[in-house]
Amino acid sequence: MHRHPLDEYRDPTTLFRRWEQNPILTPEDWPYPANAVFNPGAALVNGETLLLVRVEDMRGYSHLTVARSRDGKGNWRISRQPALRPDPQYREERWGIEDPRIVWLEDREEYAVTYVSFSPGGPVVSLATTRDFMDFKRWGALLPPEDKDASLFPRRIKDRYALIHRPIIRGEAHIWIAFSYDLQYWGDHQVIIPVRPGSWDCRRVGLGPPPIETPHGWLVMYHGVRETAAGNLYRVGLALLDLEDPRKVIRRSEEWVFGPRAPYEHGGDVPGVTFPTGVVIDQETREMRVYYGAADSVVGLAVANLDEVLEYLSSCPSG
Ligand code: BMA
Repeated sequence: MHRHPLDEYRDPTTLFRRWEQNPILTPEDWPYPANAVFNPGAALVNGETLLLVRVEDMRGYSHLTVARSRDGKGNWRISRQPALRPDPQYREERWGIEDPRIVWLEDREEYAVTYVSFSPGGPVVSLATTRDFMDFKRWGALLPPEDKDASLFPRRIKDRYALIHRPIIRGEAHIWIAFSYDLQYWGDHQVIIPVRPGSWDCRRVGLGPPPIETPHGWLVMYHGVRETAAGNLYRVGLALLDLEDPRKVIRRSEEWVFGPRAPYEHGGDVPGVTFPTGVVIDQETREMRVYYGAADSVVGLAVANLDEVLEYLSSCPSG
């Protein structure tokens, strides 16, 4: 097993620092009644940070609402109306839409939002594209249920779009990848990040925010789940995928780098959950801002330095 020499050991849970004013968004901030606001997608739009926040109403159904901030940390302006809500035309959305991930698709010059549609048929990965987060084109369900935690890569890789997703098959929940020429039809499926028996990520794994392109590879954050006597614990790990063949895992952290500690991560509808879904990188300062759902109730922000994260990952074992 890979071991760090003790004198070089860096506690990986110091890489991501909780923002002092966490939680940054709560149901009390909302301009209309909401039970929970969590698991937001994130994007830079006109120089501002835009969060597409999952809002759960008092029926237990979710929709997506925009919140904007100049610095991505404070002074959030929350829209009075949802941006994307379940559409009766799309039967797979009957019980709501959840957990968006956003990428700017370079070649199409628009944002792609992958989200979970929920209905009696089970959760499915759906796609919508938009330029302004007001008008959306829906592409419908991309893959059959049960499937969640999906994001596109921001660019084609060797002519094909690539999608990371997390189907549940025979009760097993591993991270998969698929490829497509047109965003609609997907193939070449395979597992890239499996659960690790015995480890903190033994029960389920799922993609966090969209993959981040770096010179060393695609940086991927993922959540890992372990069942405990007190319920599930959702923590966060890192992996690095090959730039031109993201089926290849170059590095994977043995340890988690972030997990429930703060009171708002342990007290809420689902205690013990840190669930990152959005990331924004400031290329100048190398600041990496990660937006996460805490206890399925509020939104938290964790800040890291991208180069430190990559340096840590380079010391991790190969996939
Ligand atoms: C997952 C999803 C997320 C949720 C998480 C923790 O399966 O349903 O929406 O945040 O569980 O409860």
